[in-house]
Amino acid sequence: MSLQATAKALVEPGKGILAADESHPTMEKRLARVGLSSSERVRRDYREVLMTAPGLSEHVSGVILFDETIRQSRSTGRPFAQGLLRAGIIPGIKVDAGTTPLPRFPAEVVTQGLDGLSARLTEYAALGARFAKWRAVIRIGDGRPTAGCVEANAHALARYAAAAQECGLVPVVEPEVLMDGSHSLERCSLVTSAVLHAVHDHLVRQRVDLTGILIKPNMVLPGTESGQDVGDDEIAAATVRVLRDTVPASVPGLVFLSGGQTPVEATARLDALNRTGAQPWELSFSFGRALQAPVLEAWAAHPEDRASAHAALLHRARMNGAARRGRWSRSLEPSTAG
Ligand code: 5MM
Repeated sequence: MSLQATAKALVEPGKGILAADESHPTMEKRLARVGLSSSERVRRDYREVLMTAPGLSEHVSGVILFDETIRQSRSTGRPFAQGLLRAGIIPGIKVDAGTTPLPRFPAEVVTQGLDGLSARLTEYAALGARFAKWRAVIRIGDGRPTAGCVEANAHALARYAAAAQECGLVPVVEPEVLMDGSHSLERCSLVTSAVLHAVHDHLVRQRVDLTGILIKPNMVLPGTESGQDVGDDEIAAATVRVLRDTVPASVPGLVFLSGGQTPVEATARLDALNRTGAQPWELSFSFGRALQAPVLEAWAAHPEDRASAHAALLHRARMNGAARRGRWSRSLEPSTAG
């Protein structure tokens, strides 16, 4: 399949991506929150539950795996990536090596993993991956982000994207501006805009084919400590304004991260985004927590009851599938949903 065909399949209307590429430290945190300790067996079992939900492909086009997971198999012995392909779901892989402090830029980080990247990409492609993800993390704070931090991260994202395309994998380019902080919606707008401008600039300089990538942006939101109360339509309008200024129409799709929003908040805002009228790109999802949180809770409570965990995942997938078409409504959610 060409890069363009894979990118298009990942953002097919009514579908989106399940991000299940938590690194060990993140997985440890997520499991601890539901009272479980992290081990290779527990991570495998949990991810098997995620990837064996019957009919998952109806609203999930692709799953992003972690290095450990792409080397693991289901209890039937079938490798996870092969199981996904058989189910009509496209396997992807996280290829960054996490963040590290950016020297001389206090409290700022840069994502690492460019060394040896091409060899790893080639191996992942042989293991079944068809797309790759790299996440840059940008924090808003006093005097932050600096131009130095934005440039360093945009450069790394573009270098990774070029390498992924060279190996036949669709790059999912994720420059995440975090929600943490007391900043306003307007400040998030300005920072997201500056970051996406820099990312575009570097992608072009590294000769990345924009028709064969997906961008995984944050929604434009006020900081979690801002006290600002903003409606979903306002968030959607601010987000679309920034994206129209910074992401060319040649990019086939934008797959939003959820970033710590509750599952229902993320869905409601995706729905509002898809009600903003015709846009040049597909507006889809690549949610981690907003898809998985209820599943992990259900599974941790009753590990033997896979059906309840599956139902939780399929419900969120269906809700986000509806939001992709601007057809979600709060009445579709159980009254207890957060
Ligand atoms: C699933 O989490 C991904 C991996 O995170 P770490 O490398 O920190 O372990 C993460 O990149 C995720 O894909 C994005 O942040 C989107 O997930 P959310 O939960 O924000 O939708």
